[in-house]
Amino acid sequence: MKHDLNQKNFQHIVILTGAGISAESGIKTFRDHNGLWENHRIEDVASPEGFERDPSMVYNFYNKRREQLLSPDLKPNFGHLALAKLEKNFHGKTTLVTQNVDNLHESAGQQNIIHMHGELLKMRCLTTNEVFTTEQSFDGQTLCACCQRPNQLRPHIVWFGEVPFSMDRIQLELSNCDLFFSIGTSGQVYPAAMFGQIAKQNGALTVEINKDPTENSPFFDKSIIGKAGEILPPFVDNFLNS
Ligand code: BV8
Repeated sequence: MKHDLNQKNFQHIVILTGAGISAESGIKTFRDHNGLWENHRIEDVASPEGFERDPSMVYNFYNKRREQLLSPDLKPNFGHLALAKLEKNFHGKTTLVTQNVDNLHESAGQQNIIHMHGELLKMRCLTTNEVFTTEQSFDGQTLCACCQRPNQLRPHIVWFGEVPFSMDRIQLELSNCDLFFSIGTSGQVYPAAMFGQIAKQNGALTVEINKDPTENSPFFDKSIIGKAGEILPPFVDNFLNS
């Protein structure tokens, strides 16, 4: 029965994660901020217009989040570790698409990751589009390694109004997968919010795992309510050992 969640029934899994998978590691979700950051709407801070209007506020927004990400006590949680175990032991292909800009999936050992909204530990030159990794804070005074000029660097992050990365590859994965998980995302940010329906239209079984029901819950074949760090370890073990 296709709806039996055991690995024998599936060849290609796509997993979409959102801020909820990192919540138990101590990183606030988008909704925890009620969409606000220091009294600014996040869509305003995380946008090209916001960067144009007040670059130092945007540099500060990301420098603070990068600092938090790099603090020694910030670690992947049992949810991240369970997904890495799934990828390692599943007999078929696993692709993880994350809306998150943290590196906790990598730290947990996940290999095949698409960061559709970019990465906090990367910056990009506005002139050459060259991407550099960084663990330091940076701002308009920081010279980029390619042009050696100020006011050239921006966070390598997809802002509201910008096109997410790797959309062609994601579309291909969604059309080829037979099992789709949406984990820790409110489904309020597009186009990620459409991925579950696209996978379903292409014949995949779709499963949502989230602390709270979402507007998209009725569209999933299964919706499991609970914290990712608690649900995923037994779920993955049952799936792999079935
Ligand atoms: C684009 C980087 C065109 C920044 C981010 C319709 C169609 C297309 C576009 C739009 C559309 N309507 C509106 C738009 C525009 C816009 C959009 O979606 N706006 C929203 C506000 C309505 N979208 C865009 O601009 C996107 N670009 O559309 O280009 C296009 C379209 C298609 C194809 C080509 C081109 C670009 C959006 C990217 C914005 N950048 N991130 C940064 O992080 O600083 S999005 C940002 O929001 C983060 O990535 C974050 O992940 C995301 C918020 O979503 P969630 O991850 O879901 O987080 P949230 O807090 O909302 O929810 C957390 C959930 O976890 C909750 O449900 C909670 O219950 C649950 N949870 C909490 N704890 C746990 C848990 N679950 C399990 N366990 C727990 N412990």
